[in-house]
Amino acid sequence: MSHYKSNLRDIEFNLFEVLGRREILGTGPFTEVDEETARDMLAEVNRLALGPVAESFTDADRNPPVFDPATSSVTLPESFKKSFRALMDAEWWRLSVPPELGGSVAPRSLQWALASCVLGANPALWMYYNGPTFAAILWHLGTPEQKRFAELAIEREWGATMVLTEPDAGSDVGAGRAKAVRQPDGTWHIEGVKRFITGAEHDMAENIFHLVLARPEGAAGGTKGLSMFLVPKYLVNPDGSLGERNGVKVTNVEHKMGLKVSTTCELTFGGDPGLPAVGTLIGDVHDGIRQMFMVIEHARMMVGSKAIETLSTGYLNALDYAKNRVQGPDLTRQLDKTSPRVTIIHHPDVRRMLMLQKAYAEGLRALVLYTATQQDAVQLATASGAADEAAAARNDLLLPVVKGVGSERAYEMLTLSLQTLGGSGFLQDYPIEQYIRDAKIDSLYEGTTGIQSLDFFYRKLVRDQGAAVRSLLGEITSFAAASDAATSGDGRLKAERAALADGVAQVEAMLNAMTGFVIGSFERPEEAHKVGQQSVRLLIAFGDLIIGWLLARQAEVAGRALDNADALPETDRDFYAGKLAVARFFAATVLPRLESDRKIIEATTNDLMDVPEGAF
Ligand code: ST9
Ligand code: FAD
Repeated sequence: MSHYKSNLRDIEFNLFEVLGRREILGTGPFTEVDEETARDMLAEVNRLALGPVAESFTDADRNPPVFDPATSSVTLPESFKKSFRALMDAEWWRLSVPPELGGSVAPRSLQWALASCVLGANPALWMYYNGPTFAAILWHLGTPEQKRFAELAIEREWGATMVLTEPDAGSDVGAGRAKAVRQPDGTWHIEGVKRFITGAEHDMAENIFHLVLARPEGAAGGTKGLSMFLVPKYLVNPDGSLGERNGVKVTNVEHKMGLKVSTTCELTFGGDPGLPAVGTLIGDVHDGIRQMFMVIEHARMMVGSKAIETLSTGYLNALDYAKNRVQGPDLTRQLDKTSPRVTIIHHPDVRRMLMLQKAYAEGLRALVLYTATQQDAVQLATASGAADEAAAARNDLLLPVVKGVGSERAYEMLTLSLQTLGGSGFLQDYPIEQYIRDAKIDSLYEGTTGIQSLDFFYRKLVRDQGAAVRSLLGEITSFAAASDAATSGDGRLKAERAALADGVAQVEAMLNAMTGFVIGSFERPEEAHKVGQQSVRLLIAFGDLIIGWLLARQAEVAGRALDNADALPETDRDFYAGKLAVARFFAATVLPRLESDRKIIEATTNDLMDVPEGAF
């Protein structure tokens, strides 16, 4: 049986009942994908995920890749290669490449919904699955020769990597020292050592191309002095055949806590005398960090989705266990030693854990798909030759929430999934311990949570003077102010709307306090330390508000459906009742905490910064 428990019903509910995707499917640039086709695609990817994709999840963890330093090669477990082949052969990757490269167009919301199934079933597979997406970006940015390379990469299913990190340049990418030296023939020789590079070596593709940030000799310091280079493992001859081995080699593969089958490599450029690492400048322009962020934006969305879908399967495994494990009497009959034993889902504390997991699993899924609808809007506008700047700004605002809040909450909630199983959760007989190990990386790579919070506050809020956040908070306020009577029921969501209105007020006050620190920092630079102390708190609090809103929107739709409950099958009645219950639970038990966050932020001092290091 598959470890992976998917939730197709919830995905479809989001897409078709809440987010109105029916309106855009089958029309405009998406004529080839109508609702029926979209549902068929989801069913098919779900089947693939539950079957061949999930099949190697455990085996590949227990039998991680083997690195041979003598040949700089890596052998992956056979089970994993089989899953990878099944995934590649299904050719869903065509959705992430343009028609000119043999791809087909579908809304991003559908693409991320499909991706989530794979990410939940076997997240490491996705780390080897980026060749076509990266090739599409290369094709978009590249010179005619690089466009040809990208076409070959897609045709021949080459692997790809993104290469930023160095031993002394992690969060601080601009500290990178890898050097690029221009050659008389117009190519570049890259020199230096990169570390922690995902998928830089494996035996599942005949070639691997690296998108590398390096600093041309004489270029400025910091991120703006970096350029992006295409550096393939094997050079490619003009006729498209593979040429000589390039001078870029994996010199170590890390041993990790989780996600073990995803190789994390030290990558040395030009380490062998006489064998340079030859690269070409992408697009023949020095614009590396901006170009790399086109990759990073996909990757941050992917990482958040990976964490969130792992939480979802963790929750559903825990739920299954809780419905079957019998232990202890009902609390109301605890003094009666003869009272019947009950399944643990009857215990209030187990219910608390389950409902909190459900809230974050479904609330965060809603966040991913809602964010993806902003990407749909950008796609639609682009197809009509226009720009949807508001949707692009909202997408930008939400990306650090998807990545930062998604990864932090998923990890935290997965510990509750494990807790639900008691001691059994700690065993390798169940998948949850692996989920936790595999998901921990999500708050670290693609920018740690600290970095996401600074991105969120300084880049996504301060920089546009709060325009994107104000418009989103305005929508939440309108939702909170609407009466249920106008939509369905009679005040069914009254308390939840009130909790949201209060939540908006709390977040606005947090933003005011934080903005005050920024303004203060113009005169007293140390005020910026107050921002840094509270930026993660703000990000997480903002995430909770958005989750509360999205869950309440879902509850509104569910409430309307339940107005005709008699006409519904029992599974639907339960599904919709669950939506009302989870929105209520979240509004009653999580949203009130925003008030304490607000008080803590408003009361920030710099005492923490005055503590001498020795006192820690
Ligand atoms: C890594 C890989 O960790 C992990 C796994 C990889 C697996 C493979 C990937 C999978 C791909 C998935 C594809 C899925 C496809 C499916 C499709 C389905 C639909 N937004 O603030 P400044 C730019 S890799 C946009 O001054 P500093 C911008 O150009 C390693 N652009 O920065 C800006 O210029 P300007 C990941 C942004 O102080 C310029 O940078 N490592 C953004 O110089 C400078 O900005 C990290 O992520 C943004 N949010 O440097 C590093 N931010 O301002 C984390 C910046 O003029 N560290 N730019 O526009 C950071 O992000 C730092 O904040 C820093 C700071 C390096 C940017
Ligand atoms: P550091 O930057 O040293 O951070 C340490 C701590 O300090 C963190 O808590 C961080 O939040 C905090 N911190 C650092 N700077 C600041 C600041 N300015 N303000 C507040 N807090 C700060 N990189 C690639 O280029 N390509 C890959 O494919 C890739 N894959 C990876 C796979 C794995 C398994 C791992 C572990 C890493 C991978 N990375 C990759 C690197 C990854 O992106 C970095 O590890 C990450 O960006 C953090 O850098 P660091 O590890 O050097 O931590």
